[in-house]
Amino acid sequence: MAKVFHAACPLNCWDSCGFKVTVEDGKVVKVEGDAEHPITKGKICGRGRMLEKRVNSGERLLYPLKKVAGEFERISWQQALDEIAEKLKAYKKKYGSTSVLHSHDYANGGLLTNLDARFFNNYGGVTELTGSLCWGSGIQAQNWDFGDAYSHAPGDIMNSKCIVIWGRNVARTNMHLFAELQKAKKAGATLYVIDPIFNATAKLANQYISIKPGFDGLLAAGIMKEMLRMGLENKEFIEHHSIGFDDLKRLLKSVSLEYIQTVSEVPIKTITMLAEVYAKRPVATLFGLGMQRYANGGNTVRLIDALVAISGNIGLPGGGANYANKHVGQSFDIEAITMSHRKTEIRTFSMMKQAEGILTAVEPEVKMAIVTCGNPLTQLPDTNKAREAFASLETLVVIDQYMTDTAEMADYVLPVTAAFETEDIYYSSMYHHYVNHGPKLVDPPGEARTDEWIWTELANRLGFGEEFAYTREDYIKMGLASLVEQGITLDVLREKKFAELPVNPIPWSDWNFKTPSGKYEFTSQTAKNAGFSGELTLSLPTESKWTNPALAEKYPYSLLSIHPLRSNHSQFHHLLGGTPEVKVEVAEDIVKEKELEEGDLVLVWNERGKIEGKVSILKLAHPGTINIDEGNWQKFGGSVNLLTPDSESDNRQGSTLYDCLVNIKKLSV
Ligand SMILES: Nc1nc2c(c(=O)[nH]1)N[C@H]1C(S)=C(S)[C@@H](COP(=O)(O)OP(=O)(O)OC[C@H]3O[C@@H](n4cnc5c(=O)[nH]c(N)nc54)[C@H](O)[C@@H]3O)O[C@H]1N2
Ligand SMILES: Nc1nc2c(c(=O)[nH]1)N[C@H]1C(S)=C(S)[C@@H](COP(=O)(O)OP(=O)(O)OC[C@H]3O[C@@H](n4cnc5c(=O)[nH]c(N)nc54)[C@H](O)[C@@H]3O)O[C@H]1N2
Ligand code: SF4
Ligand SMILES: [Mo]
Repeated sequence: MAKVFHAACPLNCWDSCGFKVTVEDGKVVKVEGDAEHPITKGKICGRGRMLEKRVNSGERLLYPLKKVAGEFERISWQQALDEIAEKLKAYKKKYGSTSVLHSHDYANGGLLTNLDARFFNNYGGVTELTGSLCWGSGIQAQNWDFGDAYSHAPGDIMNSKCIVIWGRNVARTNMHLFAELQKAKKAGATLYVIDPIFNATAKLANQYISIKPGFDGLLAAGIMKEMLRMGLENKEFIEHHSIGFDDLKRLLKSVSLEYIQTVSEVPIKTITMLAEVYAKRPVATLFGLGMQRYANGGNTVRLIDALVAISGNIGLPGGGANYANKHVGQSFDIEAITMSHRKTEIRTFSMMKQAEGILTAVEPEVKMAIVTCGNPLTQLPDTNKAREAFASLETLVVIDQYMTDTAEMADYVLPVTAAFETEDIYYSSMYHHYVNHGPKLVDPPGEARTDEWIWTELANRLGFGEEFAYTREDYIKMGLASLVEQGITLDVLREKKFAELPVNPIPWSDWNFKTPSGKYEFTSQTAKNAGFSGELTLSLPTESKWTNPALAEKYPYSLLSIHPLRSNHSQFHHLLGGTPEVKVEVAEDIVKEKELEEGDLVLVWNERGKIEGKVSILKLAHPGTINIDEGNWQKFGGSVNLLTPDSESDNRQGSTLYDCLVNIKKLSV
């Protein structure tokens, strides 16, 4: 008999949807939206619906595997755990615990995925990753400017006169915001989209502004320059609630609008028009993450923050510099789960530089890596370097649901539970402020186990089992401890399915900031304390004709690698059916220059690598732009990361995945 249960989407996504899941004969048969969820309102995307396939697929990993003479063999859990525990003991004894690297990303938004850190901290502390491929530059930028990264509540754009979607691919990546934008537009708001690609969100906009990838900071500087020229700035905010404005004024004086027009490829009249738009308060600015994945990414976000600040759009209903909402994650007692005070040793690599770190670390060398909730061989920049690095390890353990590109390289592969196979609570820290409950609805296939079970078994073997002598229920309660006062407990979540977290819907409305000065900081004291200049600059991407003409001569085109429509990163390519192939989206000017046609086989390359794929013509993309969606597997033609650089952004917390020049040529077939 089929029965319908509530559940939650575990995928790393802006939306964090509420689900209705139909279970029949112990199997998930359908995933739909929960109409009662206040934000996601019964609508979900294809990735969410496809979780049914993802949990039931015959390709799921069912047993622990060990590589012997280049081939995987099935082994028992007992053997796998004994051998891995022995290695962890031996490496710690011989080289210290930081000879082990914990490589991870955020593929599952469940609270209890944090138990991996509890394990590694009690083990003694390993080499950990800092920063983020995803949003690191922008988070640090807002830490410097405001003291933290907060967004307005989703419905607040109904208060906006104008909405600027600055580099967010809303229709594809954040579907519930798209519905809100449609509503706001109907109610009279004017919509602007600034993006090098004319995407589905641009179609909804009243005006689309095309820009050279990586030059948004310069555009923001131009808009500020025009606002000051026309006297449109909010003097009260600047005078009483900010510091460093004179530094910004000096910076803006040092540059001409003509230069900004030349490099950003946005006409001066559009810059002036945007200055007038920003004066029509309230203006909501909704940042995407794409434009901060450049060498100048932190500064880009800071210049746009500065524009939002001088135009008086901070702390105002309908306004805001809406990038992310760290307040959501901060509602939970993560430390109670991770026990970071337990580690006695620490070494860090940045997420971007983990391959480099593995290849160059001494005292101790990295001997072993354990990968959880991540697929670095497709998702890390510079795949060739990543391959060399992971291949150089003595022991690689990958905990996953599928035989990914990373799992293929492992010495041990451990099969883990997927969505609906274990209880957890899920929170999206990027868009809305609800936490959702996900019950256990079905048993996992084969011998797949939860990450938590694996950590517990290893902890028992390593002598700190007492820190894992808890149930999932206990851990969830630990994480919810400070929410109990607001009535948010596990029992309530089980019954009510979701809860609204106590997050300020209009952040910074009192203009008290979390910076050292308590004011908005155009020049950041936090940055200065960390050894940076702290001042805003007019920095450019690293791979551009202005910053590296010789490179641009050889590789004249900007390569973006945006998020795929039908997959969450690398999680669905093998389930899509058909013959997966690499789609190379090419702006019309390049198509003409290279005499390409739709469907032509092309080679895209630079000094880091090459990839083959089929041309798809991008109408109205910014001249000189190519895009290959990220997430594709090696066996389906390879990941675009074969081409991307592994540098750190200006504030060292983010990636430069889109700061990438390439060349392209037609291949004869
Ligand atoms: N379908 C789908 N949805 C997803 C995901 C997925 O894999 N698939 N992933 C989720 C995750 S983890 C994340 S981080 C979010 C990301 O959500 P988004 O930020 O919306 O998506 P990205 O693909 O990171 O960013 C791409 C957008 O930035 C634009 N862009 C790139 N460079 C620049 C630039 O220099 N200037 C400007 N103005 N725009 C630029 C691109 O053209 C594109 O429209 O999406 C989430 N949602
Ligand atoms: N070129 C390029 N590269 C990019 C990006 C880009 O825009 N362009 N975007 C970057 C961004 S924003 C992000 S967030 C990253 C995402 O990078 P990743 O998080 O590494 O990518 P995913 O494919 O989502 O997931 C990784 C793996 O986690 C596994 N997994 C899922 N749930 C669990 C679980 O509960 N336990 C365990 N142990 N494993 C689980 C999945 O099966 C999957 O194989 O990629 C980054 N890489
Ligand atoms: S992937 Fe995102 S939009 Fe799709 S169902 Fe999950 S949370 Fe919702
Ligand atoms: Mo991300």
